Amino acid sequence: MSNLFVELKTPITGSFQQPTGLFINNEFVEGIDKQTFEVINPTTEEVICSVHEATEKDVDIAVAAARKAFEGSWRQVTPQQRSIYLIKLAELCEKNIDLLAAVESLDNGKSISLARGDVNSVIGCIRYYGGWADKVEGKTIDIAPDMFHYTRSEPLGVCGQIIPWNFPLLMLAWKIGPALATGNTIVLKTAEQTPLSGLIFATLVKEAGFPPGVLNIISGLGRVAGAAISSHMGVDKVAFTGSTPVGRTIMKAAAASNLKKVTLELGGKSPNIVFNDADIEQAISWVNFGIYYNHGQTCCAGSRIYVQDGIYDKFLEAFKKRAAENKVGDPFHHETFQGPQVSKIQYDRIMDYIKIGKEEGATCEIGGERHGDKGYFIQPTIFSNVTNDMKIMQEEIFGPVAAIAKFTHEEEVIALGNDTNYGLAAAVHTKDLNTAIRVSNALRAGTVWVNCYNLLHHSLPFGGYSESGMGRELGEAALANYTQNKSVAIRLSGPLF
Ligand code: TXE
Repeated sequence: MSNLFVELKTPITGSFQQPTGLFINNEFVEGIDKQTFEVINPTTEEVICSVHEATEKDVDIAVAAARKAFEGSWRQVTPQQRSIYLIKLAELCEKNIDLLAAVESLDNGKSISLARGDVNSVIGCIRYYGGWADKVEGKTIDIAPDMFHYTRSEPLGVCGQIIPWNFPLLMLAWKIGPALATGNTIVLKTAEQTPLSGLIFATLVKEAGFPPGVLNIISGLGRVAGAAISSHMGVDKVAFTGSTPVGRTIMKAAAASNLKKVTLELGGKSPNIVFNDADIEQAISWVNFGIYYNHGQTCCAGSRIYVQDGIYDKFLEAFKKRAAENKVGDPFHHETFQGPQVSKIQYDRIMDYIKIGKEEGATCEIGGERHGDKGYFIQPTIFSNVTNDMKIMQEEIFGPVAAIAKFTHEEEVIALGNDTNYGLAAAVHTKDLNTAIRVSNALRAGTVWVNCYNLLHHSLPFGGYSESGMGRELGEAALANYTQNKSVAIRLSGPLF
């Protein structure tokens, strides 16, 4: 085997061949400069393998491949055939669910049960957009008897897609589904922390029959390959999920280059509001899931918990007990709920926030320390006595750290909930339908859950208000991110004027 594959092993799969090259034109290749970077297992802190790193020159090659496919073979493919490719790809993911999930757990550290859940969502998402491929329609618009007007929904062209490490495969699926369904071609860069599952996925792209150059998947660093994509003159659109500061950089690069279209899915600091009349047991489970799911590494994590004063004390005691029961440990153990944070950098960042929370005067009710002595594990942590001006109540921690505060009135909690630069998600727990609807309408967030949390679905649009981003992913709404309207006006008869 060449240096484009390496033999790896997981407890679920046994040995398998892991691709390490850049996937361009349906082949794995080395980068032009032959640079590589190491991929670290967050559970053991050991090197899993090295993968080839895309530099600016490799981005040029991938963009040229995507352009050639867009102008050539892909343009000849009918919408129905695009649908067939996507549905075949979903089937191949289904067939390879164990491998995809195991590589995700190995590389990202998420528990194998969560990873399986992610791959199931990937399958649903790709299949869903397979269903859309031949249903993207224009309109006829009647304006005058001697004219015929129609619109076409046309693809944008070559799309650059830059994804993060918290849901490596799922973010890939959210990005490629609508882009391919609408006839675009893609250069997608995975996150440097988690390139492995995307490369396994690439083998399935080829097997599904997509023509070369339609979907190129490259590993590389943000400041190198990511920056090259966002400032590339040959890229028509850039879609990004990641931090708000990098989102700003990407928008600037897009503006300074060719004004490529931009969609951004950025951070969050989402309020999770529990009223006195909520079903407490249920609310505790959802609040726990809201913040600790995926180790808190979720853009829509319910990290600001507001509980009404009538039940606050009882709720806090029960929530502490519930959070302390979350199983932290080996991602491959079937009972594990919380694995390690993805990297040393993320681990340090979260531990810094915990330190800041203590210095700011909040009370650390449980956790606040490293879990174990190997791997980037952090104990589920709860801070009480927090005020809205504290950093831990305003900034995205992106870890298993909850901040809980008391409120008295509905108007007060709406103001507290909206007191943020973000606006990705929110939740309300109450048995009163009027309260649920009133508060949901008043919260400035792209998604509001009632009596639940983190329940995303490929049919529902997802995205942020304010600094949480622009554009909507998923659902029919995402098709608009990848199409542009053309109006065609045909004069049928009559004089010039
Ligand atoms: O994100 P980055 P990081 C938030 C979360 C986390 C923080 C930092 O708060 O603690 O961001 O994480 C690529 N041009 N989220 O540093 O840097 C990078 O290679 C182009 C929220 O990992 O934003 C990767 O592919 N691309 C979030 C992707 O951007 C660049 C998910 C995300 O990395 C680039 C992840 C550049 N100059 C982090 N610099 C969410 N919304 O879910 C980096 N990248």
